[in-house]
Amino acid sequence: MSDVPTIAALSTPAGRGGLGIVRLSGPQALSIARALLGGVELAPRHATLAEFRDADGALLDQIIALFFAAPRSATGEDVVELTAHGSPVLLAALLDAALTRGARLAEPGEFSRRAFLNGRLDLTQAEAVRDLIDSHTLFQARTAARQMSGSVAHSLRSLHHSATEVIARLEAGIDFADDDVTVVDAPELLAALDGLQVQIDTLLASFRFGRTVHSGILMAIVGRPNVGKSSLFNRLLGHRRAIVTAEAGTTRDLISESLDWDGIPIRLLDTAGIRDPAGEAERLGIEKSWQAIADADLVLAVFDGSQPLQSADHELLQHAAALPQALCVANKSDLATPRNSHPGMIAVSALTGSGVDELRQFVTLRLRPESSAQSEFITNARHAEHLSLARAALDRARLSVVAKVPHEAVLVDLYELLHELDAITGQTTVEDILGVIFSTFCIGK
Ligand SMILES: Nc1nc2c(ncn2[C@@H]2O[C@H](COP(=O)(O)OP(=O)(O)OP(=O)(O)O)[C@@H](O)[C@H]2O)c(=O)[nH]1
Ligand SMILES: [Mg+2]
Repeated sequence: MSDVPTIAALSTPAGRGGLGIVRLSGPQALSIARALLGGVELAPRHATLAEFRDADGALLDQIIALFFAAPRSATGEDVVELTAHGSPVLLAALLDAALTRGARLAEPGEFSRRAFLNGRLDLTQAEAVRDLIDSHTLFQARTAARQMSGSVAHSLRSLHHSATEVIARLEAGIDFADDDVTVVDAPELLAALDGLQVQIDTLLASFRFGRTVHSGILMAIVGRPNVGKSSLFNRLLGHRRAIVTAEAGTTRDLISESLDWDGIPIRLLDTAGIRDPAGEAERLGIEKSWQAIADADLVLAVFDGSQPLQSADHELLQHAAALPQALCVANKSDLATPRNSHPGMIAVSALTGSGVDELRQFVTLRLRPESSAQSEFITNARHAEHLSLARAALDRARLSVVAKVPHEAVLVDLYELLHELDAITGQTTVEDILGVIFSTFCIGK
């Protein structure tokens, strides 16, 4: 008998629904499931309608059981999925019955962990399962689905191959130094390292966009009172969420809403107009406006395009000029005349909607580099961290070559580089990093 415990969990969200699924994985999955269902036969990959009864033999539900025999299952072990009707008490009874018959409750991410340990998924694929479940936009889902099918490992492959090649040549040079084999000379070696650097840097640079896709961005609308921040906020949102009045100082607190622009999740913030505050509430609101400017990934600095700039505008403009993440917007273009045009600003009218599509395009273009359309990008901070460490190892290797240190020392750094690449997919990974990754999963995954 195997000593691997059989695990069980509710794989659908807690709460009431049409259906709910209890999943079992492990050597006893089949026998436990059959015992739960009055001994019914379960053929692999066949849906079997079965009765689930309580301890007294009273019928509780008719459920569908699906058996996947090892190793052709999600976890690589025997897996049974029991689909019942989605009543929380019923599903709790079903799970409880599985536990009573010898299963143990799965820890968060334990199904995926077993899939990884049994070679069904590499680490990046397992992480992509979590990202797919967590996705808020279809673009995020598509990105995760691509990674789930192994795209990260695929984009690392050529880098891994090049690094292995350099290592092999250095090893050969050392092993056969006494023979006639030509040792790799420094210029050739440096050129090979340059090639590795370009590949690592391209992947690392892709994380800028990848992070945006993965985590979304915070975009704050700021400016002095009455320039039309709340009107623009409502216009971008598509409904009247924030109060708009002709009075200056209408918005006092931060207002936040979620948007999906071309698949990028955006948290949009409306803020209090910045000026000398008239009272305590306004002062606190303006403090939050400044904090929003500091926190935001993108700042829309709004000005009244129908008027000459005022001193408060100039202050904000100066501040915005120092922020790479600021975009200047001249609102009320419907009232603007050539005389008070604001060069370098994106002209919009929150009132009529003119220029707003252009503003949206401008923002998405800024968030999404053109190169992202074709190439794979890194979305996971853990992967980016390992790539940075690989890059650091490469830098050390280069310094050693330049300093004419023996190739053995260069090799140490190159192996380190390879080790970092392997850690991304989990090829040579250690228990503790597994713990970190899988503990962020939900139970039943
Ligand atoms: N003509 C015109 N009026 C606008 C436009 N945008 C806003 N307004 C008007 O400007 C006034 C102020 O608009 P708000 O959106 O409340 O301005 P705000 O920047 O949020 O103001 P505070 O919350 O006080 O900081 C209102 O009377 C709006 O109707 C625009 O594009 N064109
Ligand atoms: Mg406002």
